[in-house]
Amino acid sequence: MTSPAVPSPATSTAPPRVVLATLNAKYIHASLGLRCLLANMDRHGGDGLRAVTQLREFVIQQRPTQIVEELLALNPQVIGLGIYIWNVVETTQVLRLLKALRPDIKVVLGGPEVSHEIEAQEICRLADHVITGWGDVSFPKVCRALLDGPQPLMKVIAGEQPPLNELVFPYDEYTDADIAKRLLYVEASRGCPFKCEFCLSALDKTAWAFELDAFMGEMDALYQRGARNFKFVDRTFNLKVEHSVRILQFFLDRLQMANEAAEEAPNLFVHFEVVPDSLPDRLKELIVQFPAGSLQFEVGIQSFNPEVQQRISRKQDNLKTADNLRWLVSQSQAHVHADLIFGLPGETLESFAAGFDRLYALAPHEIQFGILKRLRGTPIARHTPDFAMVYDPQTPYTILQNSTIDFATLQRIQRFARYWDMIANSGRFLRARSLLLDGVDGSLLSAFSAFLNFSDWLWQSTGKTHEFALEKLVDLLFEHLTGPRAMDEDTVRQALLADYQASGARAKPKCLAELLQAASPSLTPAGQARAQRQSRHVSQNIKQSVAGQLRSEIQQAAAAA
Ligand code: B12
Ligand code: SF4
Repeated sequence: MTSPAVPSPATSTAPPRVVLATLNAKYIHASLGLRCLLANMDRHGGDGLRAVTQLREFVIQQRPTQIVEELLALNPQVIGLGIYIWNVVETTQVLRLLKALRPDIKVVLGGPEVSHEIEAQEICRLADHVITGWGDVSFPKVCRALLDGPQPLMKVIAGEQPPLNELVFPYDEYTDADIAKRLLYVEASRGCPFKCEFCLSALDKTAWAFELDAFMGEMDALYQRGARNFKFVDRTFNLKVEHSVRILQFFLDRLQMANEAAEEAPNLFVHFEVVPDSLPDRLKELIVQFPAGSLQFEVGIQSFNPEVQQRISRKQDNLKTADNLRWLVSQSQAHVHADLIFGLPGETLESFAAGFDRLYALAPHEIQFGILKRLRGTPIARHTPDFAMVYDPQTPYTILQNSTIDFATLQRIQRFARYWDMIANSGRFLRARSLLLDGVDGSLLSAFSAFLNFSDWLWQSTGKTHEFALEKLVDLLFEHLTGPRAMDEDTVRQALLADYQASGARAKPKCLAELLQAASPSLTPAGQARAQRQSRHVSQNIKQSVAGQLRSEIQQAAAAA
């Protein structure tokens, strides 16, 4: 997806007095937080402000000067900036330029990254005001005061947290272009009752649910407008079973309606984050009815180590977790992503490896391998002295070493995580991955050790963690499996050939040259080149139709957090 800036919903032609802006990680992510603020501009003392407020979204890859030029062209009196871990570095540069050029424009910051440790941040020093926590009520109030006086006295303002039924839903603020091209974030609840110390939601007092009938009405309106890609940002979707049932049933009904109307393929996609140890039968009965490709779950495991779980205040029943994962993978067609975190206080390489292997044996479709980060404000900081935790001072504040894992090991594991995404999570090496992780006869004991060996070997052989062409990866896998792993060449070649052909790619990895040649022996080199071009074209048409490409991009984006 190339188009970087997104036009604001055109509800007004009046020149904006207020601009709400943020830098998203990628174009495909639409900012829900800013749309919440925009939708509430006429409330909470802001009467009339919605018509003079515009939304401008950028992406972090854009040049700061270009962003500033666009913002200044609107000539607003107030700019509100949404600050997150993925954009704070780039937005600091934007704000520096803004303040140098137009110090008279009032800048108000908000968002999770500037809600804690404010005094330590350059971006907060540059801003006029910082609103911490929820902004839906406090932003319009502050704008009213900045525009019409009396001027707010405090630089740092604690965001008010009203009952959710006092907020206007943000979903009308999604434009038709958003609906057609982007992942739509929605929330049926805010907050989390759990206290996992690495997570910002540990600071929430509890979880609050939006009024369900009203929320479902909003989902229906979005659906009627053509929305088909929904990512629920609820921290724990399966917390209130009544609500989860209503929401799942809503989407099942839409799938049913699509079937009855004989739509070509039900193109609905819904993503939820779930706690792993609670999957009552009522939910299971609904989950099994979703067809393949329509439902994706992100299941936070984080650690299977009871001692570590307790240390970081994560309550999780490991047996129920394992049962539920097994059920999801074997009985439903949902795509299951399970998250693990490396680097938690007291976790050793060995204990992590045991947890990884336990999870691998449960066969989730993807294992998302995260490295611990010390997010600003999170209680994990209390373990810093006891476990000698050293974090990178730059975003995203990744752990560099601690008392049980030294820096060199953490670097090894960083590479493991990167290569794991490339080989295991990419879905491009189903057969080769099985050889690598399970062995030829499925008898390998530790998938973690096997992959760590591969990862170390790959790093030593190439010195690279990025920019591997598919063909190069095929050759490297061949070299590793037939070299250090001493597997039979024919077995490895057949596995790689099947993976390579399934990918639709048509170049020639060296190790498969003969086999691929044999598949079209009668052609001259020129004929082969033509055939390659044609088959690339056909396969692009079939597999990479615009809709299919967008869908796969959306599924990846939904799983990214
Ligand atoms: C969507 C999402 C992403 C998307 C990015 C979306 C985008 N726009 O580009 C993706 C998938 C890329 C992503 C990635 C990551 N994410 Co993320 N992500 C989220 C998620 C799930 C939803 C955000 C959301 O829409 N929330 C709902 C809205 C309503 O809440 P909100 O955004 O906080 O907005 C409210 C307030 O913050 C405030 N506000 C917001 N903007 C503004 C502006 C002004 C002017 C004011 C006054 C107020 C204000 O008012 C809003 C309404 O009350 C949150 C978790 C969550 N449920 O919030 C995590 C979350 C934001 N992510 C988090 C993290 C840690 C990450 C990663 C580092 C994870 C990782 N890989 O390890 C990466 C970073 C990648 C990078 N490049 O560095 C953390 C927080 C980090 C931080 N300090 O910003 C969160 C909170 C998760 C958590 N519980 O810990 N993420
Ligand atoms: S990790 Fe999940 S369950 Fe734990 S506090 Fe964060 S959102 Fe809640």
